[in-house]
Amino acid sequence: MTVKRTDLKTELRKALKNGEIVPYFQPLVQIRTGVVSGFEVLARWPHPVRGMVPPDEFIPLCEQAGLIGELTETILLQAFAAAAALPINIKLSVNISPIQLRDASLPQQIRRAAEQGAFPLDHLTAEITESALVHNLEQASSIAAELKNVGVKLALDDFGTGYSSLRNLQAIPFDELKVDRSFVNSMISNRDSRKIVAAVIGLGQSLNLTTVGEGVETIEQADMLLWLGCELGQGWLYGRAVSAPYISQTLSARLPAACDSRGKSPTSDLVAYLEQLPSQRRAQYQAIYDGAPVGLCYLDTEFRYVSINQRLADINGASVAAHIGHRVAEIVTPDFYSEIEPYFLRALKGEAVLGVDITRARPHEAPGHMTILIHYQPARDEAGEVVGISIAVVDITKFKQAEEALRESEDHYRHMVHSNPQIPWVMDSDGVNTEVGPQWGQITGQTIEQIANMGYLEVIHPEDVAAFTPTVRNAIKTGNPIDIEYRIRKKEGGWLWMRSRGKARRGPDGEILRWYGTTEDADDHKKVKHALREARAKLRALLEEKQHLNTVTVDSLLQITD
Ligand code: G
Ligand code: G
Ligand code: MN
Repeated sequence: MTVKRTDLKTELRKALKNGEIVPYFQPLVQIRTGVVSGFEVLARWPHPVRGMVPPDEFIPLCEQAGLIGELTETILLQAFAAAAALPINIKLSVNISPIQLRDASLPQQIRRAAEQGAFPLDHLTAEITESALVHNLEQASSIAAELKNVGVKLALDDFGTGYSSLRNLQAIPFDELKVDRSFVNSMISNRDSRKIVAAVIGLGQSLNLTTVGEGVETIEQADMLLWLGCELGQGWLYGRAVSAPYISQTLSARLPAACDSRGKSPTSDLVAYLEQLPSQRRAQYQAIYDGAPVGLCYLDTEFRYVSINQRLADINGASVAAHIGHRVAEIVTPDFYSEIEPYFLRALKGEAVLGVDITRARPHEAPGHMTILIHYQPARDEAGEVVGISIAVVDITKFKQAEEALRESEDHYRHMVHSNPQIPWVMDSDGVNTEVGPQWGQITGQTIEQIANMGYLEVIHPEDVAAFTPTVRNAIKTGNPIDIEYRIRKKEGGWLWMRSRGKARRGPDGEILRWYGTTEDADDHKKVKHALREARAKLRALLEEKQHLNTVTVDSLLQITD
């Protein structure tokens, strides 16, 4: 084994000198669009006898033999030459071994190689693994700062494994954070991995770093990374590392874009919303949130305000800051809280409860009540688990008051009509009564159901029905006004003379829409008329009999007294 290693070391030295160790190129891709953003340069040793020697075998050997600087140099020079042969500028990332970060001449070496290969240093990223930073963070950070000075960007490689320390992120001005592939690999099936990836991406975003998901093998992983706000992906989904002649092929290939997977994977419907970078989206959402004429808030599963907009803070009568981190029960009155808590519980179980209207006292003993319309929606994480409640609140006090006023005015109108001795009625163009004032029922004892469908005919005097029906039918045909007198049976017995008058209401083309009219008690009038007629008949008889006047003379006399 030792002999073998020694042999290998000797061979390695030779191979390095002869340029047998070559760079391979694996694309880094914009997850959203599938556009290649650069390549990671990975050393490969195609051995004439042993076949392809993997880097985890020969890189430790290079480190032990003090050859790692040479390795980086030969890899970079070949990579720069490959880049120069392309028609477009590409970005390259190169791995730097931990021990190289103890070598103060590293920035100088890299600059020399770039000069020699005519490669712009601002297109180069140095990938540093965290273990490089453990032993001497101070020295590593000064070398890193120097690299940064010459324009090289810095990436923290394999983040989450090894000796992760947030201190590293603070000590070194990183531009990029690469989420280790072990998390990406298991994030679909493992909730903890998913949470770690989410947290790391969130961390990267808050530090303004570009986040890269490593080891992306499936479109589901790409979708989820995008949903979590990760910008770049690297892995077999997009392509394995290829040798220099194949770079242009990778560049012209159509790589998977998470947006194209819409409808094909479980999380893809979420991707429909992701047309912009997370930072842009956040700014837009914030503007909408603050400007909405609706109270909005987000509660965690303990019903604490995680976020609230100004409008809802106003409705609750406290500042935004006074809400954050506090439970709803601490902010609103106990009465109100007991009304809304059941909806929180339902939302936590995954139910969306929409359009609940609740009348509550105004905050701070302000006079009067307010009516609010509330929507409760469960908020879910990328795996569909309920992690909070989103609430929207609309103040509908004014609408409620308007509704109340309308009801009051309708009431007022109804009273006015119903206390009138005239009975209003409405009849459709076929002669069917659609509405009759309640006074009709009070007189006849008929219910509304009995009156409908011409049931009112039942209480009309049989002698009058004969005239009633044709009169109405004729009016419907001609549109002439209705004016008829008839008797109805009172509920306590006996007959009552009524008079009904009505007119047609016509549409724009002259067609009859409805009939509107009133019915009134005509009994006294009718009786007076009747008595008058009888009196007149008696007078006639007297005049003709006693005074021997002839009929013509009596007629003219009676007309004078009419
Ligand atoms: O390509 P995979 O290609 O199997 O790479 C294995 C490991 O070797 C990776 O962790 C990668 O960072 C490392 N590696 C690949 N090329 C280089 C290199 O040129 N220099 C250093 N220091 N590490 C490299
Ligand atoms: O420097 P770093 O450890 O990031 O090097 C990348 C390593 O990851 C290389 O060994 C490369 O071959 C490997 N790799 C790249 N893409 C994938 C992938 O999609 N799946 C797996 N399992 N390994 C990958
Ligand atoms: Mn790497």
